[in-house]
Amino acid sequence: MAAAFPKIAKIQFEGPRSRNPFAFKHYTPDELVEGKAMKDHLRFSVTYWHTMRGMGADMFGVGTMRRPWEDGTNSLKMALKRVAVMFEFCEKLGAPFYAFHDRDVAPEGATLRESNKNLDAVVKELKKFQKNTDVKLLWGTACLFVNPRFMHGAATSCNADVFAYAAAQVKKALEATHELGGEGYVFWGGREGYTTLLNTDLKREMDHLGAFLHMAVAHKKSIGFKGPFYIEPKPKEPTKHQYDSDAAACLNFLREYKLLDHFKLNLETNHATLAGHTMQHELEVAAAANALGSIDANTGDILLGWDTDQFPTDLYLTSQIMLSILNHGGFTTGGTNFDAKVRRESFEPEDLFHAHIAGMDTFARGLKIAAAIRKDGRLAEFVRQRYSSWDSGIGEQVEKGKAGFKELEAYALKMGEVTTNISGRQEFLENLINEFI
Ligand code: XLS
Ligand code: NI
Ligand code: NI
Repeated sequence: MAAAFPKIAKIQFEGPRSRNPFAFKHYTPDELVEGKAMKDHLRFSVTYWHTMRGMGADMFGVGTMRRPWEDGTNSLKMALKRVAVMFEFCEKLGAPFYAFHDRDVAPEGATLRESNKNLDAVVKELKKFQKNTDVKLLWGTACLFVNPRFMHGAATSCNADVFAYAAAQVKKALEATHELGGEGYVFWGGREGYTTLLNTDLKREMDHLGAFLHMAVAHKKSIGFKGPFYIEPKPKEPTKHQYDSDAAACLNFLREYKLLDHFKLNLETNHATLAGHTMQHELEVAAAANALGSIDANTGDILLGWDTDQFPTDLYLTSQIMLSILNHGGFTTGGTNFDAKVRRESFEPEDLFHAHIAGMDTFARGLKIAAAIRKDGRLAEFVRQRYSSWDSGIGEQVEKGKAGFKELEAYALKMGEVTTNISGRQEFLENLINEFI
C-alpha cells in the first residue's frame, strides 16, 4: 500500500531552537531523566478511536476530516487497510503504544459471530504489524456504548439479555487484547449510569456491575492474561450520572464489591474536570489507594462542560501530572495515552502529527520540570516540615496507635492553647513552581 503520510518522515528531536514543525523540541526518547529514559517514563500511546476513526462529526454537523486513505465504508476491507495507516503513523511519530476498542479496529457484523470473525481477521493483521515494528498494545477495551442495544447500559442494563451480550463482547475483546500481548485492559462504563432515578434500581444495577467485573476477573485468569484491569472514571456524558464517577467513587465501588485487588485506575484529565476535580487530585486519590495505573492524556476547555478531548498543551497541567506520577514511582504497565482528538477545523492529515507532537513535547517538558522540582527538593522539604509534628511526641504516638482520647485530653489540658501553627505559604509555593516552568 502507498504511504498514507508520504510527505512526512520519522519525527526527530531537533531541540528547542528548531523551527521545523515536524520535529520534537523537547521529547528525546533516550534522554535519561532521574536515571530512566524519557520514553520509558512517558510510554506514549495513540488511540485508534480518535486518530483513525475520528472524523470530526459533532451534534450539529457531519465529519470534516480529510483522510485520503479512507474509502468511506466501515467494511472489513477498509479495517484491514487502516491497520497499515495506524502503524505508519505510530512509527513515524515514535509512539511505542496504541490503544483500541474492539469496534474501532473491526466493524460490527450482522451477528455477534460475524463481529467476532471480523475482529479475529483484524487482530491477525495487527499482530503482523506489531511483529514488524516496535509498536505495542497499551490496552484494549470493548465498545459497549455505540450500538442501540446498549441504550439502558451494558453490565447495568435493566435487560439481562444485554448483560449477556456485553459479557460475550468483553470476553472476546479480552481475548483479542491477550492475543496481541496488551499490557492492560480498560473498563470505561460508557452507559453504566442513569438518566433518571424514576426508572432505576440503583442497587441492583451496581450489584450487576460488580458481578460482571468478577466474571471478567475469572475469565482473565482462565486465559492467563497477566496485565492489570483498569477502571476509567467519568462522572457524566453520555449519562447524567455514571457509577464510575470519579477516582474515589471507583475505589469505593471496587472495595465494596471486593475487586480492589484486581483493578487499578485509568485517569483522564477531562473526566477529572467534569467531576469538579483537578487531574492531580484524581492521581493523588488513586495513588493513596495504591491504584494509580495509567492516564488518558487530554484536556478539556474550562468554558465548556463536556468531554472535548483536546490535546494537552498546558505546561502547568503536565508538570503537575508528572510530579504526582514521579512521586508515586512512575508507570509500570500504564502509560500516557492520548485520548484526544484534533479539532474539527484541523481537518488535514498533518494535523494528526502536529497534535501528537504538541502533546508529546508538552509531556516531555512536564516530566523535566517535575524532575527539576524534585531535584531542587524545596517543595518536598516544605511538605515534610509541615507535618513534622507527627514525627515525634504526641503526633508519633497517635500515628503508632499508642494514644486515645483519654491520653489526648490529658495532653491538651497540660498544653493549654495551641501556639505552634505555621503558615501554609501557598503563594510562596506557587511562585516556587514558576521558577521551574
Ligand atoms: C470516553 C472515554 C473512552 C475511554 C475508552 O470518554 O474516555 O474513550 O477512554 O473507552
Ligand atoms: Ni478515556
Ligand atoms: Ni473521555
